[in-house]
Formats: sequence, structure tokens, C-alpha cells
Amino acid sequence: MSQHSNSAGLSKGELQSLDDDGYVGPYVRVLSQDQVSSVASKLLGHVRNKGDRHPLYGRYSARDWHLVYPELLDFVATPAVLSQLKSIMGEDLILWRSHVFYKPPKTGPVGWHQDFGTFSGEDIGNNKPSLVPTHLPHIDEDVLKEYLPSTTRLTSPETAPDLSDFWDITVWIALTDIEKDMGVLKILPGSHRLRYPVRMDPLPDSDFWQDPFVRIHSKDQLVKACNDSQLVLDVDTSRVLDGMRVEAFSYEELKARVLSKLAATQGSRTVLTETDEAGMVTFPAAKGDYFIFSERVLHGSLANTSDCERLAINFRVTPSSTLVYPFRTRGDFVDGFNLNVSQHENVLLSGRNLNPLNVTRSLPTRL
Ligand SMILES: O=C(O)CCC(=O)C(=O)O
Repeated sequence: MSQHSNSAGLSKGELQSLDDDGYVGPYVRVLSQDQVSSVASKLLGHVRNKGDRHPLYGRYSARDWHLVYPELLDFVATPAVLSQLKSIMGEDLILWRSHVFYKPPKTGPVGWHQDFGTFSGEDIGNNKPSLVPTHLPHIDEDVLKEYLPSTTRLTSPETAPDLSDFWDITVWIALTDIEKDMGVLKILPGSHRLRYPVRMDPLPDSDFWQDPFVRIHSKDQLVKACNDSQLVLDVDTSRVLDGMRVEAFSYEELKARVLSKLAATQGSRTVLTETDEAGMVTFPAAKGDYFIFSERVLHGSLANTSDCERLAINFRVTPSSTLVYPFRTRGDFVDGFNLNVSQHENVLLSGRNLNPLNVTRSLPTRL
């Protein structure tokens, strides 16, 4: 049952739940139905059509549409949500990323994943951290290493690095009603205290894999999608057809060959036992309802087995002292998800910008 947010921020009890479970919510929407629908229809216009180029990134991307449509900021910069975030992470906050999760009818799950705050692109086999926390009083080289993706994978869950404070928080908002067969959000309460093993698997078996052929019906469409890198989110497929005699294959044969090429690359898969999964909670949500969770809690979503489209968006917020896209400082602009972030900006949601190395702009005055 959704609850109302309190404009004074999270109560002591809610902060305790966040600490114990790694998430709080659901909270009822803070924007009107019309505002939510208007944003949803704009975003659907982009995500339905993977041919769309993101104005900032030059290719299809589910990320950072708030930098294109400032009205999206209304979801997090509204006093109710902002005061909740401030009660977790203090006054000085930036929004550094948003991500749209679109599930057409009859599409698969988003696998369990947790992130220790670095967003390194491990999902698609890369290792390039997007964030470096600089505000933690006890931070030193050894602690920092805990955040950076290790090349040695764990074999069983390990106690997470001991952090008294949360430094990267997600606000996840349902942009359509999401009933139980429509790909509901799933969370494993308390899992933020453990770091689960991650295995690198063939991309089609990895956590974020979505059937790339759902909206492709012909060989021409497939060739175009490969060449334009619109097949698999964030994966460069422009060379996948290199060396293939495309004209010699039927559509089905070409599909099989593309799939096997993709299977030769890797993506991450978080390893859970059935016993772990037994503690899972799932959340049907009404349009506009939102959750607040730590990236460290295991989360994902179930398959959309319904005939309806399902849309959600998340916003990732961190203290303004966190260094975002550290590689930018050495003139490198391509992140772990193969996106050129040279036009990316953080948005200062509240307080002061504490990191002069970041590219951070103020909230637009319309708010
Ligand atoms: O909404 C979804 O399908 C998954 C959400 C998710 O994984 C996230 O917000 O990180």
C-alpha cells in the first residue's frame, strides 16, 4: 500500500527501514496523473522506436532524458522527494543520471543486480567506473578499492564494505500502472549488506539481456539495427555483420549468426541461490508511485507477460562532492557503456556544488 511522503523528509522509522532493508516505499505520486502521462508519452515516443538518436549521445539511449526534457526533473526536485533525499545524504546533492526502463508486451525480466556505486559498465563486460566518492570522511586508497570493480569475482556473498552512509540513491518511479504480470520491480530486502558474486556470462545470459529481435521482422530491419547499434542497449553492433555474406542467408539464419556473435561477448550475471531468492518482494505500482533504494540492494524486475507496455524511470542522486565520470578529467569522454558523455551535465538539486572537477549546472528556474 503506497504511503504519502512527509515534507519533513524521512522519519526516523523510515531511515531505519532504509538501513535494514535497503529501500523505502512505495510512496504515492507527487505529480498529477496528467503530468505523469505527459512525460510518459514523450518518453514512449523515443523508447518504442530504437531508431531514435538521443540528442546528447548521438545514438539510441535510455539515459538522461531529463537533460532533454527538464520537466522530468519535477519528479526529484519536488520538495517532498528532495527532502527525503536530503534526510539520507545531506544538503548538497546532484542528479547525475536517469534511466528509462521500457518493457514492451511479452518481454523478459531484468536480472538481479546490485551496484556498489561505480557504474562501471560491467553489465556489458566493461570496467570503467562512472563515480568516485570523495566525501566519505574515512575514505582512503584501500576503502576506495572496495568500490572499484574487482577482476577477481567472489564465489559466495561477502559482507559489503562497511559504510555508515548511503552515497548513491535511486528514486524509481512507475510511469504506467504496473500490475503483477507487467514486469514489477523486485527487491531482496537486506541484501545491501552483502556483496553477491558476479559471473561474466555470454551476453544473452546476462542480467540486462532483452530479446533484441522483438520489433525486428525482416532481414533489412536486422541489418539496419546492427549497423546503427540499435539492437542491444549500449552495445556497439556496427561490426557484427563484418565478414558475413548477409545476402546468402535467410532472415532466420542471419538472426542465429548475429546471436552467436553476441554470445561471444560477455555481460555480468549476479549469482543467487533459490534460498536467497525466497526472500524476494515484488511491487505492483500505480502510475507515479515511487521507491527510494540503495544501489547496493539486489533489485531487478520480473518479465512483462501481459499485452500492455510498461514504463518506469529511475533517477540516481549522489552528494555533489562525488566525482562523476572521473575519466573526463584526463580528456576521455567514453564511459563504460560506450556512450560519449562529453555533453553530459550533473544537475545540482540542492545546496552547493562541492566538486569543481564536475560539470554541474543549476536547476532550471521553472521549478
Ligand atoms: O524497472 C526495471 O525494470 C528495473 C529497474 C532497475 O533495475 C533499476 O532501477 O536499477
